[in-house]
Amino acid sequence: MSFKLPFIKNKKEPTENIKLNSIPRHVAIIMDGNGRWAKKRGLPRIAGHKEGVDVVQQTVRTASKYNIKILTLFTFSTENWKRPKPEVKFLMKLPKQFLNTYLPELMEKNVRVETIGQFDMLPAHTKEAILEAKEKTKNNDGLLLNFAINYGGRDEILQAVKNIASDMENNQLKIDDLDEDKFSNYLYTKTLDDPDLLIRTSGERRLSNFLLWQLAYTEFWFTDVLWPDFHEEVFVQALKDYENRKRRYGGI
Ligand code: V07
Repeated sequence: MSFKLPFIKNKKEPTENIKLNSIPRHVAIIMDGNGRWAKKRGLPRIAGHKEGVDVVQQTVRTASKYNIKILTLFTFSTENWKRPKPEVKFLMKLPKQFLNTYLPELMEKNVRVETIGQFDMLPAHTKEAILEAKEKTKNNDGLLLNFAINYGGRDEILQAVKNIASDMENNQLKIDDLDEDKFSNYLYTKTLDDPDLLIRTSGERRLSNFLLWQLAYTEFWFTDVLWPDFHEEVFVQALKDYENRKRRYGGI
């Protein structure tokens, strides 16, 4: 016999802040497991994505609360276009849906919205909603909420190489002047510090083409928790674990 799990809405009362000695400045998250979450409940995959949107906002609240400066969320990869058409169509509606619901709260929390990835290829309605949010939030100086959308790490590096080659051809850049720092300026993340902590939910332990250059010295934290179940407690667990790690950046 099977029974239905009681429907628990994600909204929870904010919990007391845990004292942490070192907070990562920049947290990046691969939000995996929406499809599996839905399947477990006999729901279509898109129901998992829908639930995942609310968890994005819960995560933003926690990140703001703990004074994290940058939150980079992997929402759609350059490979995700290969998914079934109806699913892609649904996913492309989520940015607008998220922003319609939460933009007032983002403003109130002083959050700035940005994106990384190939923006031009997105559907017009998606671009319009995101551009409006970027414009409205551009002067906010609290949390930077950075959505990776139509993002691929190799694609990003390839674009960088092409732009560098073009700048060299036009004598804007000399071969000997190119170093890691200059190279970084050709990436989508040029103005951002590298992530301190990468979280991936849902038990997979792969990078899946996310931030290949930027994650060189990042601490990784994996959990079996599926993205729709990634509540504040789980995020805080990751932050506590980060606090106990000694970072060496390749030194000793
Ligand atoms: C998407 C919900 C979260 C789980 C992972 C996949 C599904 C928020 C956005 C979004 C993107 C840009 C923006 C504002 C919101 C989003 C997609 C998928 C494509 F400016 N969640 N979410 N975009 N999911």
